[in-house]
Amino acid sequence: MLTAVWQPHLYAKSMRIAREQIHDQNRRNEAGHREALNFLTGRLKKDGHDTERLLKSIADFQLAIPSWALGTGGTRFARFTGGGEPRSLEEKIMDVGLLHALNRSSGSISLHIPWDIPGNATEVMALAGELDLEFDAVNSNTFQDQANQDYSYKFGSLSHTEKSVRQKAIQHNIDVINYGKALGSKALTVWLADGSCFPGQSNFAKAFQRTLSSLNEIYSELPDDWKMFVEYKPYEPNFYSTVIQDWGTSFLLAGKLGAKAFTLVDLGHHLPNTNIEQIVATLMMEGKLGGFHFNDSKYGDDDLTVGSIKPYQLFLIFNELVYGMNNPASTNPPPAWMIDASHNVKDPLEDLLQSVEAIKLAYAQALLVDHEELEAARDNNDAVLAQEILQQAFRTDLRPLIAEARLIAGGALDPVSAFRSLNVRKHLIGERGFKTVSTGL
Ligand SMILES: [Mn+2]
Repeated sequence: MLTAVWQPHLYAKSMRIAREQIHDQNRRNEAGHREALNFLTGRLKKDGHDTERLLKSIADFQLAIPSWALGTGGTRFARFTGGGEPRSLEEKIMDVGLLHALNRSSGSISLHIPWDIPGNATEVMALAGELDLEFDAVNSNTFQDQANQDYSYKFGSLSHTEKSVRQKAIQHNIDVINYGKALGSKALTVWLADGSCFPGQSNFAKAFQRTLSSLNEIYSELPDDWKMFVEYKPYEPNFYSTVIQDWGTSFLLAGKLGAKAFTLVDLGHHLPNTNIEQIVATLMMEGKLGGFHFNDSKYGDDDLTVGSIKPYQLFLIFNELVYGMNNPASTNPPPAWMIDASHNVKDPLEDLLQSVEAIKLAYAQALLVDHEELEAARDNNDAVLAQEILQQAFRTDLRPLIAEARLIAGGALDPVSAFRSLNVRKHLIGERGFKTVSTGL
């Protein structure tokens, strides 16, 4: 595994997309876009929707891009490089800058420590600021050993049976908080690989208690305006048990830790057919939904492009999110929106453009749902009408509205086609070479 090396001014000549280039691209598609938009807005207005308000909500919705999704992901069998991958934290920031220039919705980056150690926080902040980017949650990593490590996480980290190993994992998380503080991050995401591969290997209750005690020590170092996100996952890399296996365990930990601790839902971290939208509703009811990792899956934690497999599920999740966010009785703070995907056949940047588009589409469709009408249908036990209301929203093609929000914000009408027409990947390969490996991958 490579770790990030500070390479000053490496990015000085790196590719950037100018607004004029995007305008040139947009001009080619503008007539067709106008036609589709006029048709859509006419219909929406007839149905009583405030299209200006919808456009504003869509434009305001920003997603954090994970630093680990900018290179080609591998599987446990192989990894095939796509070429021109970012070799340093600075190049990763440049890549997110390219995404944000195209879609104006990828305004932040979520770092993974120690894959992305900001050597010089001031310069890293300056580069991000130049590209209109902020730093979202920082992620700790106690699921693998580093090259110079004289202890091992083979049998766990925050839950390890040995206190000295737990202490190292605690200190790592505190170090991550400090890196995040220097960059203006406001949250720490903790995902643990801790668990067991065989029945009998671990004492469930003791492993839980050791984890809680370790998390408490990290929590006590959390600044007042920070949040801690506790991510859960039912299996992998441990295959018999994981210490934080489900939302209930995460919720239990977050409740015991305190007001700054929340559950993080990763869409891929559920057993098949789990009703994720119900989990979202319950967590929001309790004010404990802290953040979201978007991806899609067919079988397990496949980390596929958002919306590529189950777009209706994504819409139903957003329906609960929008209800939770707009419910005046809700005490849930606005959740942090992050993508957590990894892909081994697509261009990582094109894949992220597709993911952001799918998320915004599901969000916008959820905004169409009239919750008063839906509640009335529910109160009357009218399952048919409830389905009509939801599917009316889900089957409305809002793509022209998403494109219009992007256009107003200075982005591309069609980000993927602009990415291709501008030969972005070719430029990146020219700058960085073909056989590059993104740090951490
Ligand atoms: Mn995740």
